[in-house]
Amino acid sequence: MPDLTAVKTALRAQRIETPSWAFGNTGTRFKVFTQPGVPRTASEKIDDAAQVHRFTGVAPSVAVHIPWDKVDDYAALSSYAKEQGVAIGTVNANVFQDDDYRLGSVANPDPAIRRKAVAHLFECIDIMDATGSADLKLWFADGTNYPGQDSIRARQDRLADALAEVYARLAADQRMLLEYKLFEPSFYTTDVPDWGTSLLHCVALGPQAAVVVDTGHHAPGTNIEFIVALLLRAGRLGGFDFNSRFYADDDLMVGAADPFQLFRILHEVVLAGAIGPEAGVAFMLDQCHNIEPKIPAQIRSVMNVQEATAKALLVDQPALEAAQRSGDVLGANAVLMDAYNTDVRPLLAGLREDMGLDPDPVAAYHRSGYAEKIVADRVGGTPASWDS
Ligand code: RM4
Ligand code: MN
Repeated sequence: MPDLTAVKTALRAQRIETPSWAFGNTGTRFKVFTQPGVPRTASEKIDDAAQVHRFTGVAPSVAVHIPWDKVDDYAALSSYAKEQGVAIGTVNANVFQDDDYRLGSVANPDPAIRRKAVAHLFECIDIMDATGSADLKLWFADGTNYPGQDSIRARQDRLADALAEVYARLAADQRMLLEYKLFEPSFYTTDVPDWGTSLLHCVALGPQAAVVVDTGHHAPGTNIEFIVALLLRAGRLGGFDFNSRFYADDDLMVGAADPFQLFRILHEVVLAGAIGPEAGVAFMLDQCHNIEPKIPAQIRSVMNVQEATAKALLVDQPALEAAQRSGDVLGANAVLMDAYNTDVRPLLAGLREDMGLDPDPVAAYHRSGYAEKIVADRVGGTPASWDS
């Protein structure tokens, strides 16, 4: 059995980043449902993110998405966040919501549109300079819908050129995280559809580029932990966008659809010694809470990541290795399943008490009155949403 004190120390050091867009209104292409009390500004999203950290103690940063979180003064936004007890984390670029991007952004056949997209990515680096954010996260909707629509190879060349320009603008302590997604909104080709494409670009760029694994961005049945193991081995796992999916890019709460998969992924991270922040693997949530209340959903998501991490840390590694060495197929599997089947909730409740937190973060949030307060206070204005 692993040493419980060491397990608790690792859990206490883990950092999980919340996404600002999870606090705004979101929906599907059919309907965006509005909820009362939703933030109207970037600062109000930060207020909500601060609640997630207040009750979990392990979510001290919030990712921003530009232009959804556009403000006049990013240094002031960063100071405001610090006053609320959180920091501004990853800066997410958005080159997918402008009419100009109908045929793509950085891989668009029109050089003027490519320049516009690159200018936005530079703007994101300027924001990082102002906020002190370390990571620029890039996800491109670029691709084609019909065979013959554009040259697959030419699009890769344009993408590579744009990435190189942006990479050259990074400071020594900044990283570029390149996310991939199988399909949607493009339905025939996507320019960064998979981890192999992302990794090839990152390797060509240099050591400050790394791959982001969004757990919702694969074909059904993909063995994500295998991808994670390979990227860790190559030193190119920049981080995760955690969420769950039943069908496509569903953006549901992490650990809701397949907690066993989440455990298997985190087991690979534990084996690589990469749970702690110093390892450079960013644990980010990328979720939308279309119908459920958003702040408790984020709290629950953080707890789900913690539970899967705790189970992964509980794997008896010497016993696992011994079983593997001796070819004990069932024994090795049993070691893993024993850890997975452990109820880690008491361990985490105890950890929270050690940290001076309520052992039940969701109940504590409900008792706090914050949900009622934002409904009463946030009257008027335009609720934040992913389409505004
Ligand atoms: C994309 C991708 C990005 C996220 C946007 C909102 O599908 O997952 O990470 O920023 O959605
Ligand atoms: Mn994502």
